[in-house]
Amino acid sequence: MILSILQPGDYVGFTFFIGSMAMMAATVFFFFEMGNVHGKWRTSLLISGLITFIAAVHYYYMRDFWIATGTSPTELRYIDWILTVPLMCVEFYLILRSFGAKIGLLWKMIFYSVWMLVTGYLGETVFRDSSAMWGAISTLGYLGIFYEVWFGSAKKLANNSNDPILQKAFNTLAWFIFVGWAIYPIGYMAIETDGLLSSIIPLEALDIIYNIGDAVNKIGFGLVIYSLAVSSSRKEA
Ligand SMILES: *C/C=C(C)/C=C/C=C(C)/C=C/C1=C(C)CCCC1(C)C
Repeated sequence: MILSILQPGDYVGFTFFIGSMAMMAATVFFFFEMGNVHGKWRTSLLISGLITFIAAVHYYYMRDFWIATGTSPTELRYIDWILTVPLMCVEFYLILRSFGAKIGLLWKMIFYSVWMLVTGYLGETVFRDSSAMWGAISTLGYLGIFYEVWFGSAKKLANNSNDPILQKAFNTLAWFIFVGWAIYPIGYMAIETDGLLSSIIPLEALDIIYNIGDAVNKIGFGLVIYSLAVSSSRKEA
C-alpha cells in the first residue's frame, strides 16, 4: 500500500486530492438526483454520474501515483479519458436522440475522440521527440468533434429541435468543447522542452492544467445536463 503523505507546498498534489473528492461528491449528486427528474432523463444523469465515477476512481490512483513518484500518471490519465470522453459523446447523442439523432453520429464522435486520445498518448509517451507532430494529428480528432457540435449534424439537429431549453443547453455544451477542451492542448504544450509554451509554463503545470480541465469538463458538463433535465422535467409536469 502506498502511503498518501501530502507535503506542504505540493500544489500539484493538492489539485489531485481536490479533484478526487470533487469527482466523488459529483458522482453521489448525479446518482441521487436521478430520482428527481422525468424518466426519460434518467439515463443522461446516469451517464453524468458514470463519467465522474470513473474519474473519481482514477483520481484515487493518480493521487497516490503522484505522491509516490512525483511524476505524471500519464497511463492512468489516458485510460480515464479513453473511457470518459466517449461517454461525453454519448451525452450529446442522448439529448439529441428524440430530435432524430442517428447512431452513426455517436460512432463518428467516438471515432474522433479515440483518434484524439490515442495519438495524444503516443505524443506524450512513445514519440515524445515528435510530440508537436502528434499533437497536431491529435488536434484533427478534436476539430472533428468541434465541427460536429458547432456546424455539423449535431448542430443542425439542435437548431431544428424547436426546443429552446434543449438549444440553450446544447450551446453551453458546445462552448465546453470549444473553451473547456482547449485547456488540454495547453497542458500538452508544457511537455515540449523547447516547445511553444514551455518557456512560460513549467512542466509541473501539466498536471495542474489537466486536473483543472477535468474538473471543469466532467463536473461542469454533467451539471449542464442536470439543469437541462430539471428544466425539461418541470415543463413536462
Ligand atoms: C474528461 C476528460 C476530457 C474531457 C479530456 C479531453 C481531452 C482533450 C480534449 C485532449 C486533447 C488533446 C489535443 C487536442 C492535442 C494534444 C493532445 C491532447 C490529447 C491533450
